[in-house]
Amino acid sequence: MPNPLFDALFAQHIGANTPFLHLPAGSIWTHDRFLRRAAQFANTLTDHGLKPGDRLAVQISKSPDALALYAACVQAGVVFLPLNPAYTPPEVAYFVDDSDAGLLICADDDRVALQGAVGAPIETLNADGTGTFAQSAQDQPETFSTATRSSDDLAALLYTSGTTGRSKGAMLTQANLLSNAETLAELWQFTADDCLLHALPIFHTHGLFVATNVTLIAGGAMAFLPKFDPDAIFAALPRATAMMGVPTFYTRLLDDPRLSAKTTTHMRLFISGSAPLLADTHTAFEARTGHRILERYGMTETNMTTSNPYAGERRPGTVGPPLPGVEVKICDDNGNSLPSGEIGMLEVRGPNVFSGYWQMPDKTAAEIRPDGFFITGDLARIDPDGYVQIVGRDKDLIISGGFNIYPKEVELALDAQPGVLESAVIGIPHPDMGEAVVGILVAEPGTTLDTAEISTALSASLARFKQPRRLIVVDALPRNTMGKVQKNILRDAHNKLFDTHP
Ligand code: MCA
Ligand code: AMP
Repeated sequence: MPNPLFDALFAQHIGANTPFLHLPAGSIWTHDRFLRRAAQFANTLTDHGLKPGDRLAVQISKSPDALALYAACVQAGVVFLPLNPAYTPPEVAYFVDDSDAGLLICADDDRVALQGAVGAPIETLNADGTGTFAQSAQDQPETFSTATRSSDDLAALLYTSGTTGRSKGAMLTQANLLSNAETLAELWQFTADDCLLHALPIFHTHGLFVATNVTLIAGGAMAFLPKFDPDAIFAALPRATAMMGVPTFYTRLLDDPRLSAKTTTHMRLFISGSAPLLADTHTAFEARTGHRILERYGMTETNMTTSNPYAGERRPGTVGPPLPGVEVKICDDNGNSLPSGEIGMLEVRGPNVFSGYWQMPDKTAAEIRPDGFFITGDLARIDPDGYVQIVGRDKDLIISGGFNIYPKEVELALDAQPGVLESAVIGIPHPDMGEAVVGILVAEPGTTLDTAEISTALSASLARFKQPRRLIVVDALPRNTMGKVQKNILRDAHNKLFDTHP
């Protein structure tokens, strides 16, 4: 029975004793071991009553088991909904409730806090392979009768924040993920001989789909690290042939004296994405190592859309031409194409583009045009030879270390604090994270704000990476004649905040 995504990524490796995951402690998971574990998980999900199309929410740290849950979902036809372990219980409750997930899998340490917040049943799976879900799985058969799925069926639901402060679930079909995996593996020339240095989280498109699916479809292996840590990176580097990372990975590697042409001599490819890679970083990396970083561009909603070429010119400051089979155009507000070279809204159409926002038909209609073009919210221009340059964002979005933060969500949390009249949240250039979150506050008349107290209060509701690194109290927010807060004035005023202080 067909299941296009499982057939392409996983079925070919059943029974294969080839290395799949090289772990830092030296152990190896073969493809076969990984798929036997995945089959046990698929049987356990079925025992829990999850049927094809049901959602499984997962908030656990990165481990081979965490990845096996993804494979299990694909095999059982269950929609995979991975969540950042940094999310607080109220944040997790929103995702689980909104998606009507049939089960939440978390770590034992988080169970009590989540039980109080979430309606769905909870099982646990810890990074060391223990937990109630693991216990149920251990006696399950190591084979599973793969669920029949079609290309249009959902494979994953990934939440992305929105300008209103309310997160939206991007519905990704089997075809979305498969088309991207096939295209990227071919474009970047991945083969069974590759070993990808994998230090990204696996709850976002970059680490989960781009890195993992490309490796799987090519039959390669991964040096699978729990997180980005320079010592672990340099320990794993000798066996690697390729690496994918956010720009912060590259600036941190450049800060490390071990980075050299010699330590990277066996590498064939370094790829960057999720946030703009400064041309300076590209140039400095090439000067130190001889490698030209390949920058590509995508979104949760579109998977990957453009990529610099493998063999041709990798042009710093650009994200390359559209992928084969993907159309891009630069438009005015009404979706009319602008003349070549002009800056406007980047719109995308192709098999990579998601099918809509979970239970938000109005949002979907507002962002996907009737002819199928998705309005990205990114401002771009296209060079005459087809290279796309992302020049800015027409959405109020901050990208910090590759994580997205929508200011509205943080502003709502700040405004709810006692004594705060209003707030504005902005992104300020940051040497390590690219951008850092800064909150500008106005106190209610006659009130003095204690910013340390406000920071502590925020940690109950907002994940750490969304919390402002700095809170600044001002008398009033600058507004234009329409009454709209002029964030550009605030950004200009505080532009150098992190030049000298991290
Ligand atoms: C950790 N912290 C952060 C971030 N990460 N704060 C802001 N932004 C972040 N990205 C917090 C920690 O909780 C800690 O707080 C403090 O900042 C410093 O932590 P540090 O140890 O320096 O951070 P780290 O653990 O080394 O993590 C930094 C990181 C990581 C390696 C850049 O954030 C990361 O792996 N980012 C990758 C994100 C990613 O995969 N994005 C892809 C999205 P405290 O000190 O108070 O405890 S997919 C996507 O965007 C699209 C589809 C695409 O094109 O790929
Ligand atoms: P996400 O919502 O996590 O999928 O983030 C997608 C956003 O990240 C895009 O809309 C862009 O604004 C940004 N992005 C991803 N890759 C790049 C890149 N190579 N250059 C500039 N921005 C990027």
